[in-house]
Amino acid sequence: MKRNKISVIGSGNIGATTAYAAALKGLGDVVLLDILEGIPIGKGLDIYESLPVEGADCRVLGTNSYEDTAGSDVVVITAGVPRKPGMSRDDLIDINKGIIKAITAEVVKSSPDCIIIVVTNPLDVMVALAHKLSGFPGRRVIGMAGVLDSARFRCFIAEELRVSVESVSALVLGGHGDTMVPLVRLANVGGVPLEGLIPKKRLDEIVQRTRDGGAEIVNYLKTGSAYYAPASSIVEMVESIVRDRKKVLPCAAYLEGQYGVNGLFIGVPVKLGAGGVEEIYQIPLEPAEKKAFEKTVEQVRLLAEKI
Ligand code: A3D
Repeated sequence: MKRNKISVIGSGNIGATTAYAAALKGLGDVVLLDILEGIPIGKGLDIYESLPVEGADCRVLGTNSYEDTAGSDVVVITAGVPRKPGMSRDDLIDINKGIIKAITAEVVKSSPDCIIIVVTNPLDVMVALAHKLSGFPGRRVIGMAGVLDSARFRCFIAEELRVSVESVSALVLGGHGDTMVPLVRLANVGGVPLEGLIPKKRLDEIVQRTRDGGAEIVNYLKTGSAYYAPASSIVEMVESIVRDRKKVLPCAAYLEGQYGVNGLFIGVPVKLGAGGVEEIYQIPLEPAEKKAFEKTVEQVRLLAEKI
C-alpha cells in the first residue's frame, strides 16, 4: 500500500513540531523544507531517529529542495515570520505575502494534486492568497485557525468546570484575529449547555481570554508565538484528510455564498476528508452572533483588500 506523503514548508517552531507530531502518529512519510541551510535537514534527521523508540514506521526527510516534496498528498505551509509582543497578526502581512507567493508557486509545480493547509499569519488572507495563486479549487486550500482557537476555548471551559478537556465541545467561528466569534450558545460539556453552568460574567471573561489566547502566549515567549497547540491542530486536520476520517472541524474555508459571504476565506465548520473540504456547514446564527460574524467578515475583507 502506498504511504501518504505530507510536506511541511517552514521548519521553525510550528513546522518542526508539526512534522514531529505527524510522524509520531504515523500519518505518512514526512518532508520538512526550509530555506535555511542545514536546519531542516538536521531537524528531519532528529525526528526520524526518534521513530525506532516511538514505534512509528514512516520516513522523515529534511530538505532545501522542492524536488523532495514532489507528489505530496498534503502540503502544510508554516513558513513566515511570527509576531512579537505588541504586534498584531495583521502587521505581518507585507513580509509574509512574499513568502506565500514564492512557496505557492513551488508547491503547485511539485505537488499539483495536493491539498494545501496554510498556517502563516495573517491567516485568513494568506490562505486566500495561496488559493488565488495556486489556481486550486477552494476545497483543496484550507486555513488552520479554528481548531486552535476552539481548543483554547475548550481548555478554558474545562479548567473552569474542572472537567475533562475532551468532554467540552465548543466552536470558534470567523477570522483568526481579535474579532473571532467563540459561540457560547452552542458550547456544551457532555451535551449540557454552558449557559447555566458558568455565570455570564465569567463566560465573557473566558470568551475574551480565547480571543487573546495567541497574544497571551506571545507575551510570555517574547521572541515568537505559540506552536504546540497550533501543531496539534494542524495534525488533527492532516489526519482527517489522509485517513479520510471526515471530521467536522472549524477551518478557514473558501465561501461561495455560505453565510452570505462570497470569495473570502472565513472560519466555519467543515467536513474534512480525502477530498479536502467536502462540505461546509451553515449554523443558523442568532442576531447578536450574526452581528459579531459580520464584524469579523468585515475585518477579513478590509485586510484582503490590502493585498
Ligand atoms: P518560526 O519559528 O520563525 O519559523 C518560520 C520558518 O519559516 C523559519 O524557519 C524560516 O526560515 C522559514 N521560512 C521563511 N521563509 C521561507 C521560505 N520562503 N521558504 C521556506 N521556509 C521559509 O515561526 P513559527 O513556526 O512560530 O510560525 C510560523 C507562522 O505561523 C507565522 O507566520 C506565525 O504567525 C503563524 N502562526 C499561525 C497560527 C495560526 O493559528 C494560524 C498560530 C501560530 C503561529
